[in-house]
Amino acid sequence: MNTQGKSTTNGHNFSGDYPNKPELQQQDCPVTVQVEDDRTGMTVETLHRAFADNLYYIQGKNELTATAYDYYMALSYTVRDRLLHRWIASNTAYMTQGAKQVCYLSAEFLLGRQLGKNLLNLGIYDQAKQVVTESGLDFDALLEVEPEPGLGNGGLGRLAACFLDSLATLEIPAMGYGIRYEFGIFDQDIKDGCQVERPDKWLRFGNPWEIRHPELTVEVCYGGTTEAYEDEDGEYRKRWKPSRKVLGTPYDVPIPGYNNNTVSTLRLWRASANVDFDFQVFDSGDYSGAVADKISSENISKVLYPNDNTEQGKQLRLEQQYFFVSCSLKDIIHRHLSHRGKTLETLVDSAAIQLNDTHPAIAVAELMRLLVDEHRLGWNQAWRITRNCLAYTNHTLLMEALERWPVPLFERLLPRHLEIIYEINSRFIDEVQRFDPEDEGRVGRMSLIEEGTPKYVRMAHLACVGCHTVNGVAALHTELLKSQVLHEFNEMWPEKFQNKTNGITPRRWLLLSNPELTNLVTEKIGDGWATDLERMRQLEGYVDDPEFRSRWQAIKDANKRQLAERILKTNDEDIDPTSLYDVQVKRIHEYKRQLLNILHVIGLYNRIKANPQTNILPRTFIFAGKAAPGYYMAKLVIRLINAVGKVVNRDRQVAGRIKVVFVPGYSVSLGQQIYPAADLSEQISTAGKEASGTGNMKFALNGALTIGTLDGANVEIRDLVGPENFFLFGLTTPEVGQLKYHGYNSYRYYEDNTELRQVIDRIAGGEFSEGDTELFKPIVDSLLYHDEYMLMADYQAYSDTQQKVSQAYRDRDGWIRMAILNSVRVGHFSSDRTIREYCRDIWSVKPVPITLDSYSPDKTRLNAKKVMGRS
Ligand code: IMK
Repeated sequence: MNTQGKSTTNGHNFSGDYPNKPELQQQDCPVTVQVEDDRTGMTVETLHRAFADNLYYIQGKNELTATAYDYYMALSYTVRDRLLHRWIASNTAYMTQGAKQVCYLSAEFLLGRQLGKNLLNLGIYDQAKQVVTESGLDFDALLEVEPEPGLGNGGLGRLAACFLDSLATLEIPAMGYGIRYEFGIFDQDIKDGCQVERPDKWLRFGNPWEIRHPELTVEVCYGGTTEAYEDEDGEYRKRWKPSRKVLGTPYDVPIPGYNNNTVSTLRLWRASANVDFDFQVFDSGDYSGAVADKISSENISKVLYPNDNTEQGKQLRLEQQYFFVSCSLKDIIHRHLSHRGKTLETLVDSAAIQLNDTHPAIAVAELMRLLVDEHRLGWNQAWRITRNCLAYTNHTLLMEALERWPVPLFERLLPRHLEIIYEINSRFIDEVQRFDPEDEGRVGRMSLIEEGTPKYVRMAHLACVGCHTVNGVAALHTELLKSQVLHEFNEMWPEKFQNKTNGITPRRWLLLSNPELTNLVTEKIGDGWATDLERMRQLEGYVDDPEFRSRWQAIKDANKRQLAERILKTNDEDIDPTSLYDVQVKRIHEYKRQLLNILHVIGLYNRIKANPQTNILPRTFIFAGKAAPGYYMAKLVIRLINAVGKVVNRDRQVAGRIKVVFVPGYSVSLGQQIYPAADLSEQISTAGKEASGTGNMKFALNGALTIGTLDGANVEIRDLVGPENFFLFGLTTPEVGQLKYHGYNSYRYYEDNTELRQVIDRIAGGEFSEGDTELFKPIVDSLLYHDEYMLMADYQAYSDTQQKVSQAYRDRDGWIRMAILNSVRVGHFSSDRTIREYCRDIWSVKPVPITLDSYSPDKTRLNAKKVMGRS
C-alpha cells in the first residue's frame, strides 16, 4: 500500500452524495485520488503515525498542549478512518448487489462506549493499546473519556445494540433506524439517599462516531386536515393538508462486525425546523413567531423519555415515534426505488422491517399512507406489501406498558393516519366476524380502537394486524403472549406467532468487559469461540481440573478487587473483596422487586442484632439502577436501599459481615465493570412479569450464579446450566394467577411469619429514617395491603434460598465448579444465535460477505469534474 504523499481529498468527500447514486460510478476518470495509508493501515507503526497526525491536524494540539479529551479524539478519528474504509465497501456491495437488508426500527439504541468496541471488532485493540501506552498514556483512562451514548432506558435499547453487533458480525446487511436524542438517559446522582437527575449532555464536545448526511434530509408532516379528490385517472383519493412540517436529517453511526470487513449503519434522525414552511404558514409579519417555531421542531429529537416498561402518553412522544418512522420508511423506499427497474411491489426483496415493540408501530399506517396516497397504489396491493415487509417484537406483558393513544390526540396530530387505521380496522373487524360469528364480544376486544371516553388506538393490536410475524423474547413470555395478552390474535393467526429468545453480544459482555477470562478461554480452546459461543462448552471438562479452577477464581477475585476500587471512589465505601458479591443491577421497578432483596438484607441485619455472635457469611449487597423520574415508588425504594445501607454499614455490631452499596449512575459502562465481578445474580421478578431479562445472561456468562424465579429467560438459563447450578425460589406464573384469583391477602404473611414481621416493623418503626415513621409508610402499606407483586408470598422462600446460597458459597471449590458450568453452558444466549433465528424464520435474509480488495482506497477513482460540479 501507498505510504507516501498526502492526498488532497479525504474519505468523507465521497459522501458529498448518496453512495447509491450511479453517477459516481462513471468510467472517465481524469483524476486519481489515492487515499493515504495512514488512514487504513492496521500495524502498530501506522496507527502510531495516524494517532499523532490526528492529534495535530484534527485536534490542533501537540503533546505539550493536548488534554485527555484530545487524545481520545485523536484515537477515535484513527479508528473512524478504518471504519469508513470498510463502511464504503459494505455500502457499495449492498447497493450493487441489491441485497435485502434488515431495517431495525427502534426508539432506543443503548450502544455503550464506541471506541473500545470498535477497536476490538476491527482487530486492532492490542495494537492501539500499545500505541497509547508507548505514548506514555493510560489506555483505560483514555477509553473512559468517551461520554456514553445513552440513547435507551434498559434492556430493550441494549438488545437493539447487541443485535446490531451480531448482524454485522454475521455479515447480514442491516440498518438500525432511530432518533438522535440530544439528551439521552439522565445521569443519576444520589444525594442524601435520593435519586437526583442531571441532563445527559453527551454531545457537548462533539461526536466522532457520527457522519451527518444533510443531503438525505426528509420532510415530516403533522396536523392539519385531509381532503378527498379525484386523481387524473378518475380515482377517488385522499390528500393530507398538514399544518406543520419538520425536517429529519440522518446522522450515521458505523457499526463494525467482529473480525470481518462488514460495517453496517445505525441511522439516527435529528429534527430541525423547515424554515421555508414556517415562513409561509406564519404571518409574514410574525418573523419572531416563525423563528420560535424552530424551537418546537427541534424539540422532537431533544430528549429520550426516561420510562422503562411504562407508557407515558405524551404528545411529544407520539411526535417522536412518527418522526423517526416516517423518516426511516421514506429512506427505505427511496433506496429501493433508486435501483433500476425496482417497483414498490418488490419492496420486500429490499427490506425486512422489524418493529422493536410498539414504539414504531405507527409504521403500519405510515407505510400504507406512503403506498396509497403518495405512490398511488391500490389499497389491497399496498396492504399486501405492508404486511410482507413488517414484523413486530413484543417486549412486555405489563398492561400499563401497552401503548394506547387517545383518539382525539391522534386525530389532531395525524389525521390521515387515523383515517387509515379506521379503514384497516373496518376490514379487520369483518375478518374477525367471519372467523368467529358467535362471540359478540370478540370484535370489541380485538378492535384497533378501544371504546370509551375518550377512545384509544391500541398500538399492539395495530402491530399484530399489520405485521406478518409477532414474536416474544423468551419461551415463557411467548407462551404468555399467546395464551393471555394476545390470545385472541393467536387463535385467529396461530402461524403469526413465534418465539425468539433474547441474547447478548459476547464481544462487549465478555471480550471487552472480562479480558482475563477471555484469555483463559482462548488459551484452553483456541480462537473462534467468540462467534460460536456454544463452543465454550468444551471447557466443561476443566471443572475437575484444580489448576483451571484456581485460575478461574483468581480472575474473579481480581475483578472483584477492581470493582471494590471503583466503589471506594464513587461511594466512599470500603467493601471486602473476599465477601460474596450479591448483585442486583437493572431499572428500578416494582415488578423487578429490588424491595424483596432489601427486605432480605434487613432480615439478616435483624438476625445479627438479635444474636451478635451469629455466623453469617460476609456479603456485599450491590445495587444499581435508575428510576423513572416520575415513578414515586421506585424512587422511594432507592431511598430505602440507601437508608438501610447507611444504618447497616455504620453498625459496629455488623462489623463488616454485611454491607449495602447503591452505586449511582448505572450505565452500560458500569455494567461492564459489575458483571465480571459478581458472585450472585439477583433475577427475582414476580413470575410472569419480566418478558426476558438480558442482565441475567450477562451475569451467567461471567460466572455468577443466579438466584431467581421462574420468569423470562431465567427458565431457559436454568434448563441449560442445570437446576443443580441455579438457586430457584418463588411462586410460578400459574401459582401467581391462582393466588390472585382466590383473593390474595398479603397481611396474612405479616401475621404468620415472625421474621418477615420484624423486618417490616423495623422499617415502619423508623429504624432507617431516623425515627420518621412516615417516610417509608407508602412501602409498608403497599406490602401489607396491596402487594401487587407478591413479595410477601415469596419472602420466606427467598430467604431460605439465600441461606442455601451462603452454604454453597462456603464450599469454595463447589461454588467455582458451579460458576464455571454457568459460564460455559450459556453460549446459547449469544445474540448471534438469536439473530440467526430471526434471519431464518422472520426476515429471510442471507449474509453478504465484504471483501476489501475491490474497493481498496488506492483503487478508488473519483470523477473529479462531477464532484466539483455538484458542490
Ligand atoms: C424489556 C423487558 O422488560 C425485558 O424483560 C427484556 O429483556 C427487554 O425488554 C428486551 O427484550 C420498555 C421496555 C419494554 C416495554 C416498553 C418499554 N420491555 C422492555 N423494555 C417502554
